[in-house]
Amino acid sequence: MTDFTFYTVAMSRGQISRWALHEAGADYKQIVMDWESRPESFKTINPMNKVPTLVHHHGDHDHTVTEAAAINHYLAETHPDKNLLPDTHEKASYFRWLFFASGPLEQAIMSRAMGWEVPEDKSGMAGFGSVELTLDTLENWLAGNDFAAGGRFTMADTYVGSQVVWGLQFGSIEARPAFEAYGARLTDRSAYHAAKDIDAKLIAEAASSG
Ligand SMILES: N[C@@H](CCC(=O)N[C@@H](CS)C(=O)NCC(=O)O)C(=O)O
Repeated sequence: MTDFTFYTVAMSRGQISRWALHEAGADYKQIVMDWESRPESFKTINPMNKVPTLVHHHGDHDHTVTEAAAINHYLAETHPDKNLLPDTHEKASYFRWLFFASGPLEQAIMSRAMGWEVPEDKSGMAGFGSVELTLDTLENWLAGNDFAAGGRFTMADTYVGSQVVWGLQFGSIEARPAFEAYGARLTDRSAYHAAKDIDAKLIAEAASSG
């Protein structure tokens, strides 16, 4: 049996965690689903019925992890030899930007995609403040730092970077030089390509059969 079972749908946020699986060199088997034919039983693993979902087969018991950011960090924790965890001095930035990307940045991108407007006098109530403020804040960091945790790639970049790369690709983040340069640094990685190739193949197969 493999160490992990990875539940995914090809064209989904599952791609974020597949990248992490490949950065970690994890021993995993995939269960590729499509939205319509997701088995009811999947809800017993993730009641949100969402992907990515990861199950860690750990000795005589299983651990389920959901939420792409949590999954990616969990993979770094379970593969410490891969040097994807932050060192003492990188920890603050690592967690800051990992949570920033899965909280404020995700909300900002989603609010833009959905056309949700935060009234100006209510921006203090919204965790992301405003789309502009969120993007300016991340841009400011990336203009002075090559990666989320500082000067080197860590697992935080698989999540922060996925948000940036997807945002640029789908136009929910405007092309700013710091975002584009960051995206280029990340998409150059062999683990990124290995993961991307698998999902691209699955997407092509689904398109040709449907
Ligand atoms: N907060 C979750 C979001 C996961 C999510 O929304 N996944 C979508 C695909 S991109 C999904 O599974 N949607 C299917 C559904 O809700 O029925 C995460 O970051 O992992």
